[in-house]
Amino acid sequence: MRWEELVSEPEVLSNWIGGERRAPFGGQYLDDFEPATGELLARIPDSGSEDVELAVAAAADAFPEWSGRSLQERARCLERLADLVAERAETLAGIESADTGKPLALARQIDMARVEANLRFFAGAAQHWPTEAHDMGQQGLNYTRREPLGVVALITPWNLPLYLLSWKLAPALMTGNCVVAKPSELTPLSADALWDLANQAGIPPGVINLVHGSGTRCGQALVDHPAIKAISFTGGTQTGRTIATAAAPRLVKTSLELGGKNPALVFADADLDRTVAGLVRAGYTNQGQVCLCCSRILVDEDLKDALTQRLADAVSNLKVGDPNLVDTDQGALISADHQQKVLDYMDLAGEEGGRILCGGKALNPEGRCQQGYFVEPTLISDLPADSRLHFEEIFGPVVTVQSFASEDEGIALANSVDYGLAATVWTRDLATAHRVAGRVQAGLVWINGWLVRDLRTPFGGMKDSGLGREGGRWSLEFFTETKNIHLPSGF
Ligand code: TXE
Repeated sequence: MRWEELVSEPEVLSNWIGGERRAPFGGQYLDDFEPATGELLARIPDSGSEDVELAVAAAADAFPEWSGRSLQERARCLERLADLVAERAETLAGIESADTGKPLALARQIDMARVEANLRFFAGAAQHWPTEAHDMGQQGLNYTRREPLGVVALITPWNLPLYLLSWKLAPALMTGNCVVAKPSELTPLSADALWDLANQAGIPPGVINLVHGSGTRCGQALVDHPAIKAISFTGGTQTGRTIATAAAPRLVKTSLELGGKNPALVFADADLDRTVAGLVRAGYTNQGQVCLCCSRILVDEDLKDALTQRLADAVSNLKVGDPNLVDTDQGALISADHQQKVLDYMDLAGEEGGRILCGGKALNPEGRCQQGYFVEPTLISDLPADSRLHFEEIFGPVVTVQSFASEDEGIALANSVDYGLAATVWTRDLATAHRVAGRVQAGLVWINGWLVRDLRTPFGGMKDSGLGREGGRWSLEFFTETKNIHLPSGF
């Protein structure tokens, strides 16, 4: 089945407000392009404050009934939605691949598998989340309740559209909140499809609302709305700052999952086969457009030549092209603007005397994808120490290599950037692994691996990579207000 069968009017999307499709008040629309072909895929509402107002009001109306339901009733809704996602996984993967440019196989194996897992995980996790009690003996007992916040805003990016939206949606709903979501204007389609399925799953009208539009107009109106009690945001660091600034005067809770410039620290005793395979995944998955991607390889100087040679060979073998082909490893970047941004960094590397070990150019595959936004997977070494490529988030298939003479120097390089999201450590020595993992400034560290995810664990970054953590009880805590109640030992 093609994705057009899932949405009634694929060319012109609507908002979803109060369980119904609603055209935007202003009647204005934005274009949504298919990155692999450069062709127009859909038109989406250019929503403004009136649309946001309606969506927030619908969510507020639905809140008393939804928050009054039992955990089991809410979980049943999420499980039904997960079943529908599983049934329609192929259609949803097709939508996501077309809208993002990522390989269809990746959308299937990573994105849609995770959407289903997110829904089922939080349906269960919230039911297994214990409440606390503190016994004061003669002075009585304290017990702690977790209460829903009310109407919350979910603002998500384009790199993992439904994966990240469902990661926020599921805990927000399980804790009894009602939602207004704004997906990226670059990748609106899968959210529209999910809302259709949510209706079929019996999530009551108004519990989840979807507004499409630009960040500066629609996103900002949502962030500024006085009835919004929390904002869960994943996106760029600069946008995170803007949102935090808007939320601060009203003391609105924010969870900010922002960018990264993640190091891979490779020591001389690393298992080379395992490391090369891991670095290819960590550097280039989803065309390098994952906040966790390790775009800086920091390698012991004794291993540098052997590693870079092997890595350049492996990266050159990645197949770039039509996302629909089964053997495609790398699809298109998200937009023409983003492609240009990545190419500008490559030009800068050339001007600075960097050695391009492989890649370095745009690419125009034969056939239907000739006008798509493709870039060759690129590996660069020998850049000056202060090159911007070592410090700025490129968010594309571009990885740099630097060497270190000692563990201290490696750690200093790893910690020299403003970001602190993730790091990987490659060594056969357990003591080195623990020591380095403890010293590196990152919210997540993988040893001899990358992106091994357990949904119960805390996810998030330090420094410019964000504020707060998501996952397991961290998500459930974010979407709730804590209330302590004291009971005396006798009345
Ligand atoms: O993200 P934005 P962009 C990084 C990456 C990328 C850069 C910019 O480096 O090149 O950010 O990407 C909404 N009020 N990441 O510009 O703008 C916007 O509509 C409220 C890392 O695409 O941050 C979208 O829904 N909302 C990241 C969402 O914010 C606003 C993934 C994210 O868009 C808004 C993506 C505003 N004022 C990019 N302005 C990661 N952490 O994985 C924008 N938005």
